Amino acid sequence: MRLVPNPVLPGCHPDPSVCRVGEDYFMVTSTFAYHPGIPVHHSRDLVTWRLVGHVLTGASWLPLDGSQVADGVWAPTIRHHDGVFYVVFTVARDRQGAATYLTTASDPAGPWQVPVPLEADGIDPSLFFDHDGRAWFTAARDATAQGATGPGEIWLRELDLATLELTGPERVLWHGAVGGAWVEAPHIYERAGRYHLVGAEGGTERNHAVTSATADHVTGPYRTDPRSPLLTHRHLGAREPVQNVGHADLVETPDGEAWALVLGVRPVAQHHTLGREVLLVPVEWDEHGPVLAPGTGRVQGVRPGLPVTTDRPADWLSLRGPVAADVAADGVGDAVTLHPRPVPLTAREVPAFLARRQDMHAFELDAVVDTALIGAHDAGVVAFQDEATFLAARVRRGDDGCVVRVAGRLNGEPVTGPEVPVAGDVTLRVRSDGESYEFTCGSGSREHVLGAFPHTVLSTETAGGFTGVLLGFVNEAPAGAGPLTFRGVRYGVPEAASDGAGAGAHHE
Ligand code: 6LW
Repeated sequence: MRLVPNPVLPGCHPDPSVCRVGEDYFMVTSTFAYHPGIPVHHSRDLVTWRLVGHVLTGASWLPLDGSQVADGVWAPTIRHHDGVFYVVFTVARDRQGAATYLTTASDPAGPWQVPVPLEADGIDPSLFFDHDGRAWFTAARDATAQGATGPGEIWLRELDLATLELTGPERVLWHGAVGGAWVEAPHIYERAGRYHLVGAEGGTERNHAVTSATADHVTGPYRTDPRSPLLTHRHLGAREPVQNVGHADLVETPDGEAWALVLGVRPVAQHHTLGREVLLVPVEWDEHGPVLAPGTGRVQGVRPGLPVTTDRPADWLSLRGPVAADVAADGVGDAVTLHPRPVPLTAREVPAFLARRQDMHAFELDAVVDTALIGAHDAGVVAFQDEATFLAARVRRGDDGCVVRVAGRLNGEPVTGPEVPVAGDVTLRVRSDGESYEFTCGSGSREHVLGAFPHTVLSTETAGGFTGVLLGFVNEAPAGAGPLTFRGVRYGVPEAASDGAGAGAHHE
């Protein structure tokens, strides 16, 4: 079985789901309150993935005003049947499943139909197309049945492919394998006439695990697979480079090899900033069912900290809805033009914010701003976890000209660093060595450190929620203030570290 370099899709791409059509694999992942929603990645080898489109854009977008960053679009499933691609997904509010939608497309790169609501509660919807052409919908929700053996349950109902509505009786299939843990992320697979219901338990934290149940009929009764958990890292200790492993979707290659995409995190000092990433695990089917990571029982090929392939093309995201922005190559890097909005990053509205996922521990993001264009703007580069957890190097016009400083929120509390006067073109930079975030501004060869913070302050363990850090730009100002262009935007592995001139804000 070939050893694969993991993660195969770095950065905040949780809850992977995959399907194959011929030689082509298509993967979808969660995007929460970010726009455009549900990226579609394509691959021919399950290792190298390329962004080919999004499911939720333009007309198919679902307004998410008022949502927390970690609310929004959760755990989509993609399946293909009879020439049609199907995606079902949850829209969450206040960390609860609020609605379930289904959309279709003939080309996974889009356009996708405007999503239709399904009469379904819970989260983590999935679809299974049986040999007899019948389609089945499953999802996870709080247990409803008396005497349930777990707080959560997986339920099933038939999907009428003509009307795209759920039909027939609801059936509760399973309450999970690990008593006491919430079962979620169900997917059904049929193999040799048996039905395998694979789920996730333990929550998406350290105790995350892949579990399973089997049945002779798609509608059950399902019996817990005694081999559960089929995959987990919860017993491997804190030194294991990958943690929180779980939430699997299985796929078969054209020549019958089986693989699973799962999520996991790569913490540094027990804190992760890259969000839940996508990892690839070999699978073998035996008489009992799928064997994930045969012979090792763990995710392999993880190279902690080493940059792996990054999103190409960059997946620039805004929050809760589209923003007026443009990204174009400018010979040095990208020119990111962002029209202002009078909306702070703390608000649950649509701020003038455009960012991409941090997908390597050590990185550098920098851009040049012409301060002569700064009027009522408060703009700059930002490292953003959520509306209560972000840090930015921001330039604004003071009484005696423009100044730059670190400004943001940690645990919801305002953070502001000392102001540094600047003029002309100024380079704004955020970099990390994986253990700290450093914000600097520079002109010419001089670089001034505005502030440095331990990575833990922007981590998911500190912020809560289950997203990751995004890196990009903010342009807060009245609409009339005019767009700002961040020139020569470069994102990549760090060049030589700064010369450390100037003692800016430090957060111990
Ligand atoms: C997803 C669920 C989960 O729906 O987190 O913790 C949710 N587990 O499977 C959002 O990623």
